[in-house]
Amino acid sequence: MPLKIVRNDIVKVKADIIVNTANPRPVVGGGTDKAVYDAAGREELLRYRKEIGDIEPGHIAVTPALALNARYIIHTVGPIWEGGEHSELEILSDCYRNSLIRADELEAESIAFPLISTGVYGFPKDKALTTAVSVISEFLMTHDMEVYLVVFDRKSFMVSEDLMHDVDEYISDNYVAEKISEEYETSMRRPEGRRRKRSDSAQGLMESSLMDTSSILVNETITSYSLDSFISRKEKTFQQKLLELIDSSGKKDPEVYRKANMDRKLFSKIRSNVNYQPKKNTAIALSISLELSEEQMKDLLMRAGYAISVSSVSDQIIMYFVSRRKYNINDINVVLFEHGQPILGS
Ligand code: AR6
Repeated sequence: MPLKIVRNDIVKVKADIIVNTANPRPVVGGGTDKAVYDAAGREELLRYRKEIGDIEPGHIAVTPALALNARYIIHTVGPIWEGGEHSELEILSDCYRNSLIRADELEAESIAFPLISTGVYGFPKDKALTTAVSVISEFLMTHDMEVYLVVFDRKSFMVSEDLMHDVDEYISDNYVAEKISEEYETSMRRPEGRRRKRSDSAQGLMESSLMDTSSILVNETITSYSLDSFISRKEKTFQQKLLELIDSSGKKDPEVYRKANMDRKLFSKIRSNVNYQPKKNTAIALSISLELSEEQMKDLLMRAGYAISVSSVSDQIIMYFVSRRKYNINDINVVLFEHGQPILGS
């Protein structure tokens, strides 16, 4: 999965490069900075850091990782939050962008970032997160790299209050709808005599006549197809339908797998196996990438043996976005993560 949002201590993450929220002066500060120096070896790392000298906000410098489980440490200095009118967002974007560009030059396959500036430097966490995700996703549209966004405390992940409220409401509405249909299912199948009481409402009559019609249709379907012909009716597999959708979208493969937060290797496996059985998460990620409608998405999932569940929090978050035609997988992943759900991609 190219972008992984994980909750961990950054010094415990295994990546080629660990990014440190450095002090502009060659000294050891608090937070991530302290954790990184302690894990790498304080004295020796400080010697390298002193050779570099001061680092400007938005800029980066590289040192070896020493005892840290990585190849290099990229030290970057984030902006101090002063209300947002002092180029804070631009400087923060530079921290991420410059680190990613340097990581690419160093031929790193993976890099781990803390949420820069959201500790001592007081940057609002929702803004910092949105900025980080947007710069990282832009980079991943043209590069293959594993990027970990490491979140330490749960509070770091407060996305826009309005959006969260909206998503929560959406979940409960759908949940209620499902429960209602479950709870009234048996009473809708009352015997004929009891169903057609004089006091039945017009709605009740309409429902009963609809049920009669559908049972006729079901019987007709069963009698008009033999079992053999039914089985031999070939439906497209998940892979065939996916490739058809890709063709009709006009999108190139790299755009499809990158927008699905998926690595190239997995996509090649799917492409080369007509009977590929994806995980549900993968099938959904591809549906998002192809910007499928709700119906198209359900159809594609069905071909892999999956359905959208109205009582699954994660499915409802995803459908919230799809129903509003918001297809940025990283925005969806931020909300999934906030709700403790697995993120999309693979
Ligand atoms: N692993 C991952 N994230 C962490 C860890 C950890 N071990 N420890 C803290 N965080 P900060 P800044 C989170 O303060 O705001 C230093 O004194 C933390 O919860 O590390 O950019 C330097 O010397 C927060 O969400 O960095 C600088 O002077 C995020 O990492 C100054 O602080 C960033 O918090 C830099 O401040």
